[in-house]
Amino acid sequence: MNENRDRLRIAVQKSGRLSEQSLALLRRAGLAFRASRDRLFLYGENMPVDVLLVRDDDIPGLLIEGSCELGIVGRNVLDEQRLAVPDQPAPTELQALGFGGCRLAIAVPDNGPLGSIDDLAGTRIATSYPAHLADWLRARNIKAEIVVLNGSVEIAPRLGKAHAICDLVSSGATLAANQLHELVTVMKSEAVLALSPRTQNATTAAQIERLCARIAGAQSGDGVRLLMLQAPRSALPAITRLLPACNTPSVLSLDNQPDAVAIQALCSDALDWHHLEELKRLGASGLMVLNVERMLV
Ligand code: PRT
Ligand code: ZN
Repeated sequence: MNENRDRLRIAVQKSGRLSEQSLALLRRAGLAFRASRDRLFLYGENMPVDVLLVRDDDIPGLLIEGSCELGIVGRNVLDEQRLAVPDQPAPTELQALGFGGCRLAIAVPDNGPLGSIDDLAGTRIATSYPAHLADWLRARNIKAEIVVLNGSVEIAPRLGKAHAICDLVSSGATLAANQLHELVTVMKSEAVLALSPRTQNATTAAQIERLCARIAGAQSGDGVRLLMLQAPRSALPAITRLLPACNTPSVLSLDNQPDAVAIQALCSDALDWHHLEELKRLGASGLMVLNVERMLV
C-alpha cells in the first residue's frame, strides 16, 4: 500500500455497465459507504476500505502505479493493458465476478465476401482492442491491418473505414442493427476482481486477503441454495444421487431416531418443485430450500 495511506483502495467504474453491480457486490461483502462531496470517493464507514470511482479504462493504470490495491473491471480492459505493455508488471485477475458478461468478437458484414477466418488476410479490421486483435492475428499468422477506433466501431464497415470489426458483443443486437454477424470469438469477458502488482506489506496483504474472502463469499452465495431435509437412513444413497450439482452433503444423526438422518446440502442448480417431489417420493420430509446470503469457506 502507498506509504502515506493506512486504508485499502478499490477502484470501481464510476458510471457505466459495471458500476451498479460492482457496488452492490461490495455492499453484500459487508462494506457500508459515505460518498465524498466530489463523488470521486466512497469512504468505507465500517472497514478501512475506500472506493475510488473512475472510468474503467483508468483502472489497470491505477493498479499498476499502486494508487489502488484492488479494482473491479472487465477482463477485456485488464488484458488489453497487459497485452499492450507486455514488459510491465501487470495486475492479476483474482476472481471472475459473474456479471458484465460479454465476448470480444470479430464480425463481418452480412452477405459480404468474408466467410471464414482465412478470408481476413489482407483486410482492414476496426477495433478499440488493438492489442487483443494483434495477439489473436499473430497467433494464427494472419496478416491484416488494424484500424484503431475509440467508439462506434460497428459503423466502420459502412463508412468504408474497414472490412471487418473486432468489438464487444453481448446480446448481438448492435451487430444485427448494423448488418454484421460474428465470425469468431477472440476472448470471453466478464467483470473481474484485480490485484495491483505492487508488493504489499504484511498488514495490507492481510487486509486484502480478508476483503477478497468476503467478496468471494458474497459472490459465491449468488444462486446458491441450502437444501435441508430429513429422511430414513436407508434412503440416503438414492437421495444423494438425486441432489442437483451439490457439494458433499452434511449428514446429521437425530436424537433417539437411529434410522433417520437430517441432510444439509448446498446446491448451485435451481431446486424446483419437481426435485422436491422426487426427494419426497424417496422418503424425505421437512424439505426446505433457503437462499444463501454469504459464504466463508
Ligand atoms: O465511461 P467508461 O469508460 O467507464 O465506460 P465505457 O463506456 O468504456 O464502458 P461500458 O460501461 O460501456 O462497459 C464497461 C464494461 O462492461 C466493458 O469493458 C465490458 O467488460 C462490459 N460489457 C458487457 C460491455 C458489454 N457487455 C457491451 N455489450 N461493454 C460494452 N458493450 C457494448 C459493445 O461495445 C457494443 O457497442 O455494447 C454493444 C454491444 O451490445 P449488444 O448487446 O448489442 O451485443
Ligand atoms: Zn471505458
